[in-house]
Amino acid sequence: MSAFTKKYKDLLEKELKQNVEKLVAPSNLKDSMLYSLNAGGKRIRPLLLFATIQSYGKDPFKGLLPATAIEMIHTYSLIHDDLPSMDDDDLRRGLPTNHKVYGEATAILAGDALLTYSFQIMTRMTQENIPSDLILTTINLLAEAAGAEGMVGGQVADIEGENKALNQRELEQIHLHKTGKLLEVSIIIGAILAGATSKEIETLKQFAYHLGLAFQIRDDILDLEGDEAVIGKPIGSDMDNHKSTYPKILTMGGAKKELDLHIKGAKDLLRSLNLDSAILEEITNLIAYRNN
Ligand code: GRG
Repeated sequence: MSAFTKKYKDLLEKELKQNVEKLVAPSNLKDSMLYSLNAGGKRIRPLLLFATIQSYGKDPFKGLLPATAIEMIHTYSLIHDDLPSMDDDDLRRGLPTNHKVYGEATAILAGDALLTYSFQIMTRMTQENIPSDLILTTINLLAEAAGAEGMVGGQVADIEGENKALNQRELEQIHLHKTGKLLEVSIIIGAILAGATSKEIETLKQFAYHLGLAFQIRDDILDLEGDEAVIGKPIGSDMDNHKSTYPKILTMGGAKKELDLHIKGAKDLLRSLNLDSAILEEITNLIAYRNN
């Protein structure tokens, strides 16, 4: 991890904690929110936001409030995704899931509280000398990325796609919404706060497209390798669960090639912009070659 990512990860984690601790709310609810916020996420979305601002030579600190809000939305989505009515998972990041520790009702409400608080935190940008029209634009983009036209819509499409043999295009559409939109908006809010031109924003959206798909392909590869390590089947043989994945559609080798293509696409686009993009490249590599 570079000094940059360490510095901004620490800063974000302090901010997440302080913001929840200062809430005047039932302690069980706050504990449940803090449990998932502190459970060791990679903080990829906030890091993308900070790194985009930094690539313009501006102070990444300017992005602390939206970075905090986005990580809260991401955390709520994981809490809800793990619920019995969704993926019904007992473990997340190696720890018991939120509903296993706090019960289902509190876990649902902790997710709701994180989502609501994230928009309250976005409005605090008015205290930071950021023009109000930019603040409204970023709030609008974040709502769009998180809601029915973004992550929530993607989650519904994902559930509807279960037990169906999707083609690659259908699978891409699901992931571009379910995970891609929040990654994209992290980059775009960073770019807006840094004063990017609309042409640069279009290029950064293309960069985010490749990054979002690379993220998901890597996730599918890790899932399959992890399952097979546990159950002792040879790599590539566990293709029988109920979800469509890249290795299932393309084979494991094909999925790895597709991942490389998206990483190359992402890096080529970054280099076409005249930015100081070393940290964005570092995070691109973190996404492409991560082990969790
Ligand atoms: C429940 C509204 C709602 C949405 C859920 C993002 C999402 C939508 C569900 C997450 C489920 C999942 C496992 C998606 C695949 C993508 C993925 C691995 C997300 C986890 O993101 P990371 O790797 O998580 O950034 P960390 O743990 O590092 O924070």
